[in-house]
Amino acid sequence: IKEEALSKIHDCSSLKELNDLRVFYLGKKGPMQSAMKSMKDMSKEERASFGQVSNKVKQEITQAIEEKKKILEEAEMMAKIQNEKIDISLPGSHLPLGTIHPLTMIREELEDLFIGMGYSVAEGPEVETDHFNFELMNLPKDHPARDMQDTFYIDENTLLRTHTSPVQAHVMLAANGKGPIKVICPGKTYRRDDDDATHSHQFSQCEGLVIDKNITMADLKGTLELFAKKMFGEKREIRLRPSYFPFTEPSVEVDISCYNCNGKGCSMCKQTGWIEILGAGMVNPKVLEMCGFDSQVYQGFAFGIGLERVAMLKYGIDNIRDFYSGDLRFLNQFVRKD
Ligand code: FA5
Repeated sequence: IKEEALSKIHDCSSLKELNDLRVFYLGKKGPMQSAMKSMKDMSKEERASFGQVSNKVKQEITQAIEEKKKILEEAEMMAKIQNEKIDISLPGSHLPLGTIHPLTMIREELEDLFIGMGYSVAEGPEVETDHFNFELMNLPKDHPARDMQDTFYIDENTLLRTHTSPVQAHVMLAANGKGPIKVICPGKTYRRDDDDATHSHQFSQCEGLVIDKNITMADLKGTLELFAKKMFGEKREIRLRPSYFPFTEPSVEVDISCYNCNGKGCSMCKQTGWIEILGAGMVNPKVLEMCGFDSQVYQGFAFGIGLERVAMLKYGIDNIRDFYSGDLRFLNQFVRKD
């Protein structure tokens, strides 16, 4: 029995097999146990020496099993370590990198540009009250200019802001009638316009507001000229055309000289040599007063830039829907150079 058991233990190759051998040789139904049964027919002396021998055999088998167990456990551990080994020489898997959205690029470029001129960046709510979006911007309920901005109303007094101009009112009221103020306010805006190649029901604007003593139209023109040159190249010139906004007086539309034909006339500028870029003006004294500023002491200028329009001109994009389609073929073309 001993020879057979030791040889099987020696040959066994797994812990499971070893456990089966242990149960068989040392358990109640094994060959050792049946050999012990024959002890009852033996003489006292025979029984004693048989007992001794069989105990010794049991011990040897137990010891052999213990030793083999250690060897198998160690082998199993080594196999596991081998399996889990990390091959640091394997090439890494390629993680696709996203790009910055073109509108984000334009917004950040504008922020850098105006922060460089001493402006700070302000934000306001996209869900706005009628009071801030219209009333404080000098557009009372029956004002015909409200038609200029078809509105998504949430209830009678709450709406999705139709422009970033209400942020002007938030900033002015927070200043408690004390200037100077120099802020830009970029953000999302909403209008019930029909979507087409140049109009979207959700778009982005960047408002600018400067309030101080002795601010004139020349300050506005100089600021916008610098913006045009930095954004579209040193050769750009601007021109101001009279326009109308209830919150500015006088109001202007601002054109830049066409960068495609350098002002000579092409299809991009409809042969005029100029491209319309933003609305601006001197802050209407009524707005200053409603927002807590003494219009005898303070003047200001404001402007509102459509970010999609700037991005479309700068990158030659001909469909505004491209900004919102999430198409990676479009988005992956915009890689920031810095
Ligand atoms: C305004 O919204 C004024 N608040 C701008 C302003 C601010 C004037 C401060 C004076 C002083 P306007 O409605 O023109 O103005 O819009 C400004 C720009 O937003 C437009 O030139 C255009 O580029 C962009 N815009 C307007 N509607 C849409 C639209 N549906 N989709 C995409 N861009 C739009």
